[in-house]
Amino acid sequence: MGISPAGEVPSAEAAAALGRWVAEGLHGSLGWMARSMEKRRSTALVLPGVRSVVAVAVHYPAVGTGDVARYARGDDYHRVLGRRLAELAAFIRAEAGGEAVARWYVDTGPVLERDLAARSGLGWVGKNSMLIHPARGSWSLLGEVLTTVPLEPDAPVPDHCGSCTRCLEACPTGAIVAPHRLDARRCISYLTIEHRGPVPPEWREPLGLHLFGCDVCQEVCPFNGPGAAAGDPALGERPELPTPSLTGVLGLDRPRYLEAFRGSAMKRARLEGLRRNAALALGNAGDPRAVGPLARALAASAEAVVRGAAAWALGRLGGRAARFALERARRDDPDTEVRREAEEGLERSG
Ligand code: B12
Ligand code: SF4
Ligand code: SF4
Repeated sequence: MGISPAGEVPSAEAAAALGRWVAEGLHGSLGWMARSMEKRRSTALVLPGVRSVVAVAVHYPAVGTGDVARYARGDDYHRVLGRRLAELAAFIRAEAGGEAVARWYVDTGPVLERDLAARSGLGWVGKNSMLIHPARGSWSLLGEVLTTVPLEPDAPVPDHCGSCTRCLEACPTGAIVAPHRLDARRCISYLTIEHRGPVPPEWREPLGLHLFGCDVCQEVCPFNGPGAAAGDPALGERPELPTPSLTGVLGLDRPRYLEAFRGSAMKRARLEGLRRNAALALGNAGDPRAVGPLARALAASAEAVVRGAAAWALGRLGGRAARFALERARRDDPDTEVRREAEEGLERSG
C-alpha cells in the first residue's frame, strides 16, 4: 500500500500518454477508454475535493503455464480486492470522521491505476507498461481508495528497466511497439479477452496456445525471478477450476460454462469468446485428434464466430476429415463469413 497527494496524480506524463494512446487508436475497440478519458486524466473529476490516493497492489501466485493468464486462475480479483478495499475505505472514513469521503476502485474505475500506484511508491511502470516492484515483481493486481482526507505521501520508486528490452523482443505479436507503448489491437490479452468477433487473420497463428490473456511480457521480465512475491493465497488456483482442456472449452455449453466459471475473471471473455479462442489454439496445437471436435463445432455451434474459428483451425490441421467438414460448411453454412472462412480453409489445407 502506498499514498500519493491527489494533486500529483495522474502525472502529466501518464495523462499525456493516455491522450496519445487514444488519439492514435491503439485502444482498438475499447470505446469506454476514450469516453472516460477526461476523468482518467483528473482524479478531481472522479471525486470532487479529493486530497489523497491510497493505492494497493496484491500479488497473485505465478503458477502454471500461461495458456490461461495467471491472474485469472483463482477467484475473480474484482471481488477479492473489492471486499478488502471496501473495508479500507470504511476504515479511512471512520478514522477521519466528519464529512470524510473515501471511494474505492479496482480495475473498472475511470482512473489510471498504474500511474496512481507508481506515484504512491508501489513500483515503476516498466517498458511492458506493467507496474513493477523492484523486489516483488509485477504479478500483481491494483486497486485504490480516493479520499478527501489529507494523508502523508510515500516516495516514488525509480525506474529500474535500464537498457533491458526483453519484453519488447519476446512479445509474440510485437504489441509493445515502443517502450511504454502498447498497441492493444495486437495484444493477445486484448484479442482473447476484450475483442468480440473474429480474431483478425494475421494474429491467429501468433496467438499460439493462449486461451485467455497472455503473460509473456511478464514471464521474461528479470524482476519476476524466483525472488518475486509468492502471491496471496486468496488469489491462488481454485481446485474446482482446473486448467480446462482446449477441446473441453470448445465443447462447453452455457449451463456447464456458468457452473465451471462462476466467480472467475475468465467470464469477461464470454462463452463464445472462450470457444473461439479454444478453436484457434487447437488449430495451432497441430494435433489431428482435434479434427473431430472442431468439425462438430463447425457443424453445430450457434455462434458464427465459433464456426469461423473452427473452420480456420480445420484448414490448418488439414486431412480428409477436415476437408470434408470444410466442404460441407462452404456449401451449407447460413453465414457468408463462415462460408468464406471454410473456402479459405480448403485452399490452405491443400
Ligand atoms: C485497458 C487495459 C488493458 C488493455 C490495454 C493495456 C495497456 N497497456 O494499456 C489490454 C486489454 C491489452 C490489457 C492487458 C493486460 N492487462 Co490490463 N488494464 C487495462 C485498464 C482497464 C486501463 C489501462 C490504461 O489506462 N491504458 C492506457 C495506457 C496509456 O495507460 P497505462 O497502461 O496505465 O500506461 C502507462 C504507461 O503508458 C505510462 N507511460 C507512458 N509513457 C511513459 C513513459 C515513461 C518514461 C514512463 C515511466 C511511463 C510512461 O503511463 C501510463 C499511465 O500509467 C487497467 C485498469 C485501470 N483502470 O488502469 C488494467 C490493468 C492495467 N491491466 C492489468 C493486467 C494484469 C493486464 C494483463 C497482465 C492481463 C493478462 N495477463 O493478460 C495484460 C498486460 C498487457 C500489458 N503489457 O499491458 C492490471 C495491471 C497490474 C500491474 N501490475 O501493472 C490493471 C491495472 C488492472 C488491475 N486493476 O490490476 N489491459
Ligand atoms: S500481454 Fe502478451 S501480447 Fe500483450 S504485450 Fe504482453 S507479451 Fe505482448
Ligand atoms: S522485461 Fe526488461 S524492459 Fe521489460 S519491463 Fe522487465 S525490466 Fe523493463
